[in-house]
Amino acid sequence: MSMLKDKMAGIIPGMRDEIKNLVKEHGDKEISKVTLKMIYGGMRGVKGLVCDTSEVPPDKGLIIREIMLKDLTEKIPEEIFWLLCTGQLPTKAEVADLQAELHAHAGVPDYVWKVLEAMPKDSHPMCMLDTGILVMEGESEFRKRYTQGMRKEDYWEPTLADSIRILAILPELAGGVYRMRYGKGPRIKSDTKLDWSADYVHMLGLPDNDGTFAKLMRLYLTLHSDHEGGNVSAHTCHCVGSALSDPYYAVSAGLNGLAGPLHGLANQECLGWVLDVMKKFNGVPSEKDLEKFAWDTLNAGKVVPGYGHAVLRITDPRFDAFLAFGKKYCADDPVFQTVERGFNVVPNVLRQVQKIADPWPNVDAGSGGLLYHFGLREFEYYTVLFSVSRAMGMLSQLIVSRAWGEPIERPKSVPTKWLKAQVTK
Ligand code: HAX
Repeated sequence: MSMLKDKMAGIIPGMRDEIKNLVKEHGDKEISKVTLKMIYGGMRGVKGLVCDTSEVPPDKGLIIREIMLKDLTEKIPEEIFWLLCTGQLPTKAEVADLQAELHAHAGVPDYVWKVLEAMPKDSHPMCMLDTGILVMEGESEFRKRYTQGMRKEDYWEPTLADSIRILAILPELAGGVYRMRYGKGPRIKSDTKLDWSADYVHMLGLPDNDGTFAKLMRLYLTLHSDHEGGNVSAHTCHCVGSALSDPYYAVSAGLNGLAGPLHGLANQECLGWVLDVMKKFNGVPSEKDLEKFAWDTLNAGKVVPGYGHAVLRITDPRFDAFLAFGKKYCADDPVFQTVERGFNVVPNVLRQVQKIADPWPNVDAGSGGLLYHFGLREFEYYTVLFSVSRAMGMLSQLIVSRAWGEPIERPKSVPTKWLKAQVTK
């Protein structure tokens, strides 16, 4: 048995009892109010989901298992995945065991590459990644065991097994998508001496003489790992998983949501916005130029990508971490300087638009400029990097949900007519 499985097997009975007793004792207590505005406003603020892997208080930003993000920025993704699943940071031996398990389950099957090769050459890399995961569904341990008649208490075990397999193939799949989609030459074989993030960087095949790009990617993969349960990708994955569709179906579905421009795709749009402003003003714009460009964007009825958030009401601590990285490693880069200048200007512009609840930069405002600096210039690929990381959050949430026996998700919907009658009676 792997150390992670062993650890979870020790934790799960206590977790189940805690939830069972909580519901038994307080099951009828009210914890959230729902207004008409909330219903028509994308359910913003409705507390209707459980997520134990992470939380996002509006005034603090991401907290993973009670640890503030700023205290996790030096960790490697394997440590984060362990933390998400168990609530504890792993020991060195536990990290090594997880890494050995990931390497043991690596290897993208040939048929996946054949399917991707058969797709139109200009397919979006997110569509290629999602397809790659989905076509591997036939491997699902969960589906196999479910078909054989597995007990509900055991659901989490094959969910964990599928999660390890998905995480194990993701760097190779995502690296292969990059090389195939952008004509970068043959796929690069995994190097089993490297950790998960470094191996991904190795399989992308970009030059990285001093290892700074690898450092950026480690940070990137750590920062994007999870963001509580209500965002589109996590919620979609969770909802699909609650029907006991296996993790291949659920993660692929979640990633399809991440591919939306208001969600994960914002990172590709963001860099486009920064480069557009630089093009218009022939280099790093002045603060005045930037301010005008932001107003022009708004007046054209468009959003300023990389700013605003459905939950946060402060500068996203993930943006802070990228900004600190840029200041340390590429302070003289004009794209980075434009991003930095945007931070000084854009919030003041957005603050003047009454309807905008959060004028501050989110995670996507800072990452693109850094990736661009290190030679990863295919914007459309940026959401794939996000996906490789976010798979950790989605999968850990699935494992935890199956562990405590969460039922199928089924909120009640009502027609407008019914709501009208309800509020006017
Ligand atoms: N630029 C212009 N208008 C904005 C805005 C921005 N950056 N942020 C919000 N608004 C607008 C909304 O479009 C909305 O307008 P309408 O009522 O006319 O539709 C209004 O302000 C109220 O929105 P809100 O309550 O402040 O924000 P929402 O919770 O509805 O939306 C979004 C949150 C992140 C989708 C939004 O801020 C946005 O579109 N930002 C730009 C895109 C972006 O950066 N997305 C990435 C978010 C991080 C993420 O999930 N990454 O995966």
